[in-house]
Amino acid sequence: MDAPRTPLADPDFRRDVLAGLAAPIRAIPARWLYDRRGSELFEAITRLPEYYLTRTETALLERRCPDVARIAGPGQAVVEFGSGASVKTRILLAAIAPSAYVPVDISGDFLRDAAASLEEDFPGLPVHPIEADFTRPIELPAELAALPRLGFFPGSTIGNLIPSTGVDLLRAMRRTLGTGAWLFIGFDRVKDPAELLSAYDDSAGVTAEFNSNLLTRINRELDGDIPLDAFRHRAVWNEKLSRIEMHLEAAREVAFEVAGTPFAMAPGETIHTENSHKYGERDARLLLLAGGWTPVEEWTDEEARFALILAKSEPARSAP
Ligand code: AVJ
Repeated sequence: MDAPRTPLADPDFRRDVLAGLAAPIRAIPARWLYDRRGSELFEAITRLPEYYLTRTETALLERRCPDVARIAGPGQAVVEFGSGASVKTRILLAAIAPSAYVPVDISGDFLRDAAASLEEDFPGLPVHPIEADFTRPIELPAELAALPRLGFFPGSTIGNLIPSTGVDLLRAMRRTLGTGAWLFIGFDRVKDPAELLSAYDDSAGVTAEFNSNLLTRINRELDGDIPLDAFRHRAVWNEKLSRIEMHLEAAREVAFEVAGTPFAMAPGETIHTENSHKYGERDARLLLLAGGWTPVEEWTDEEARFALILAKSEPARSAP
């Protein structure tokens, strides 16, 4: 008799993996890289010498949050989109005298932990966690109705999205935060491809492990038998689309099953697992404008590796 098959597997994960492996260009959405182990590996990536992003952005925040405080003014309800309550959140909150903190995340467990640790560090600051998918407009709690709002979206997370989806997200954030709100957002800049490639293919092999962990997860949660040694981590700079792509490349002919479905790949074929878009100065501003946000101020490090932009949602108008 067959043993029961992974009854707890997430049906969305199953659907995305089966569809992604069967597609003519194989691709699995990047969000599935972040299981417990994947999140730990990403944390390790942020400390790698080659991965300049986190270090650069954190230093920029330390230096520039006082400017944000001066421009936006005190008493903002800070709405953070995605895994919040990080070191970066604390830098912002410590600098701007906020009236409330609203972390929004799809994972309720994560949110509750994050909210609790933040309340300890900022006694007296009202914290209103919201468990929701922030790619859609969200109704904010009534207590926040009268407060000015500042959205926070650091980490170059916007870079995970293709530009059209990124614009949809910016528009959803505008709906959530309303006219007159601020958005403080981080963009990774276009730079020498060699520097980008080493950030996504580090010498210690941590990014390779982060990428391959997706196969381990598929094998565990979706009853797969993918031989890990048949795949190599590949980071590619796509000049036309201005992005780093992560792929898992078949090193030889390989056949495997996932959830009872057979797949075969030829040597050199890949599974596309993540995009990380890089934006020039004007590119980032144009993306924000397309999403309904007017850039007001921006800051970058000495080498212009990373940019923080403070933008405002102004009343819609089509006339000049
Ligand atoms: C979390 C999406 C910002 O694109 O740099 C790092 C993820 N992937 N190394 C990025 C990532 C491989 C990261 N983001």
